Amino acid sequence: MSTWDGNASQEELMAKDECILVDELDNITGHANKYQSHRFEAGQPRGLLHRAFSVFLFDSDNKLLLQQRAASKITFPKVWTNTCCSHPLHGYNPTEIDFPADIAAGMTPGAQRAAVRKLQHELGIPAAQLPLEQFKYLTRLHYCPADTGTWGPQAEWGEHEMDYILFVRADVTVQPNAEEVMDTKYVSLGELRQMMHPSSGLLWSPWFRIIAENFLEGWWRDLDATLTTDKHVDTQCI
Ligand code: DMA
Ligand code: MN
Repeated sequence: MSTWDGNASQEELMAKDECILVDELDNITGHANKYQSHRFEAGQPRGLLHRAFSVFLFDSDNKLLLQQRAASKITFPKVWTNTCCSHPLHGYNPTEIDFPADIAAGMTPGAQRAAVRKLQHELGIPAAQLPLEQFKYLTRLHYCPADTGTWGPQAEWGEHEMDYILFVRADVTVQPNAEEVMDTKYVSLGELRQMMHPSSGLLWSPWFRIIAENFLEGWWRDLDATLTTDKHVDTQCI
């Protein structure tokens, strides 16, 4: 028995969404549904490595939009994190799959399409407010955090991802979907530092922590260049 208090739609997405499986160099090796990809269990203690994306959306004051994941999320419920995270999926037309030649040129139209789809689904942001070419691909990160705290031994989950980092600056209307998001907040870098101080008592996603502690500040302080030049783009290293 799990202690999950979620709802059927999260379970349906677990069965329906087909993640794109890759090797450690981001070569596509197949696909598997979200449930299979995110199970950490005997035979696959690190789940199945799959593609993901993480959007960091800034407004015209250069404030970053954060979300707190809904209690009904199966993986990493209730934690604070960046604007929107999910997976480019297998089986979409137009495709959400990115190909090596495009990635080498810093072009990730598949991840960008998936980002627009999920910004609309999770945060109610109309696609018309998010032109694809406004998204700036920066780099890929490979990580594998388990979500052990939330569940008993019967159901263990985690993320094992090849995560495409996308920055975008746009003034948007936000109408969160309560099944996905329980709160949102625009923050400056200073406000984020305060929110992430241990004394705040807030919980953070492991991938956001990795990004915030290693990369975010440099990209954010240099936001105009980050968004409009290739100064902070890395198409090679993972
Ligand atoms: C998965 O996000 C992607 C990353 C980068 C952690 P998620 O669990 O929010 O995906 P979904 O919204 O599809 O459940
Ligand atoms: Mn995932």
